[in-house]
Amino acid sequence: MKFGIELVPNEPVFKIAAYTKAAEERGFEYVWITDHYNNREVYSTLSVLALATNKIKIGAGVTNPYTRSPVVTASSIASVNEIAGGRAVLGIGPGDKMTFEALGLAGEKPLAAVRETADAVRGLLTGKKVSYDGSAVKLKNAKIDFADPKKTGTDMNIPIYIGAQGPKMLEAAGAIGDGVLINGSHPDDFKTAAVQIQKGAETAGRNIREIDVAAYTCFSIDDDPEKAYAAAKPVAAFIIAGASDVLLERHGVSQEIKEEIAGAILKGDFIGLNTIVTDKMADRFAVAGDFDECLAKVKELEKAGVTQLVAGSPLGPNKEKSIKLIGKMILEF
Ligand code: F42
Repeated sequence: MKFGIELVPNEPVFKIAAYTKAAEERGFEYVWITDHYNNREVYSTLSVLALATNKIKIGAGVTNPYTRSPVVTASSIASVNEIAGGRAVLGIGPGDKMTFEALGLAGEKPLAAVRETADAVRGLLTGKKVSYDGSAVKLKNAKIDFADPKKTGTDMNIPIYIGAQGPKMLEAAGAIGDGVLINGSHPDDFKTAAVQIQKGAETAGRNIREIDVAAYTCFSIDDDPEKAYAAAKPVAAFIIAGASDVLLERHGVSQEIKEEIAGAILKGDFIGLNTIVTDKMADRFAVAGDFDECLAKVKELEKAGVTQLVAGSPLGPNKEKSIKLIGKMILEF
């Protein structure tokens, strides 16, 4: 099992750099920075992280085909890779539809847009001229000059991970991804996902073992399990409020509860949320608890096919302490 950390750049970049450095020191192999237009810009953040660290792989987790064209994505991640001495990784997903409304974006044909963007970015990272006539991506002799390894000496063979949840996107990830980043925290999510990833991999003549299956979890750890659950519940509530019917059904949450949670969020009633979201419910949408409980849950995820555990928001009531506790867990694997 590999370990990664997801950080949301909604805090000053230098703070994100301090968390990343602490994570690197504790044995995390990956840091993933989310991409939402209302937060700090992802590639500027990654550049600072590249300079602040030596070993940890640094990734956009995840960008999308709509707010940036494939050439901008390729040139941005290649720049980060050069600064980081070859440690960059790239996540591409269909993007957060809720934020697209504010930007006047429709997010059309997400499957084609993600597949073609990943394909075009891979081509551009060779430093050769790329012409592409897809349904979502069109390029004519586009070329990222400095991506040619003969020019800079940096290998731009940057692994591409697909951010996916829906069955078709998971299948696409199996066909084209070096890895897949799945927003999920329960073994059932990964048992279901494995079937789709496998299907996509088989169609493309690949083996699922070639694909790094990353659980992008809602993670909350603390010596005091009650505090860990209390920190996880508001995040789990947001996940439930935005969950598809299929996901709710898989985890036994009714539409009535979903609506009750959405109503409490709308009112800003976070105390109410902590009672509506029971511990049992939190267990379906988060990895929460003290060290032993979280360790046991991570082991269950490994059994369900997860090859990278990405510890995501909130991490716990105290981020620095959580990074140390997860570092202790890394030593157990
Ligand atoms: N979103 C962000 O905006 N920023 C982030 O930093 C971010 C991180 C992240 C990390 C992990 C992860 O798993 C997701 C993450 N996301 C992030 C969310 C991500 O961008 C997606 O919103 C989320 O993963 C949901 O995507 P999905 O895989 O469920 O795909 C959607 C589009 C979907 O509906 N998929 C369906 C499926 O079965 O997979 C297929 C839809 C389909 O068939 N579409 C047709 C087509 O041709 O593409 C068109 C249908 C029509 O009616 O137009």
